[in-house]
Amino acid sequence: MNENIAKSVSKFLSLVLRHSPEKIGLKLDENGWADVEELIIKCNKKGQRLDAELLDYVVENNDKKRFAYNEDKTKIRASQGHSISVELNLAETEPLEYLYHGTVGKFIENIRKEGLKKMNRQHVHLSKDKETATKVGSRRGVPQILTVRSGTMHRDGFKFYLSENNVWLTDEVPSKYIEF
Ligand code: HQG
Repeated sequence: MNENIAKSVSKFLSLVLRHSPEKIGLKLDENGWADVEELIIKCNKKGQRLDAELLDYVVENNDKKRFAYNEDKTKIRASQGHSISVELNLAETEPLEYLYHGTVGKFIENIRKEGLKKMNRQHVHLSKDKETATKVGSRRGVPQILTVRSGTMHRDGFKFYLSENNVWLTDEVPSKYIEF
């Protein structure tokens, strides 16, 4: 499989399954699922070549396992990262004592003031280790890694969720729980 093709499919799927399904006339259900056959037909109509084999390859081999099928493989959804409102029905999970967030310098002052916010997404995304957080921060420039006292937050009543692809999600992180 050509990795460049797989990557461009992953980007296209992120766009339609997390942010803008209407761009290809697709409807997601309230839990974020798209019908696989409909997705394939509508991607091709919009010039994104896709068939069942290529979709299988992307779901299986995607570096972050961004997409998942339902049990009978008739539906597919993004496991996290949505900007549109979807109910993923993730189970609340006790977090590790510390989680990490990769960001960049220009946001730090604001994060000090108001904590980590969801911004355009449905959750604040946190990583289990500094290495992963460094990759996340590097998307925007020189990464700055923040340490989140997630264990303390949890004991204080904040809820945490673990996405199917192992990204930690929460609604907000007030500044007092962040080590800068
Ligand atoms: C920042 C990727 C100012 C935050 C990644 C981040 C992740 C604030 C940006 C997933 C702020 C939002 C999510 C505040 C947060 N003031 N800036 N109060 N609170 N920010 O993309 O965590 O490859 O929505 O630090 O790997 O960067 O797409 O969040 O820089 O898992 O699968 O506002 O997206 O996954 O950016 O990334 P994002 P993120 P994929």
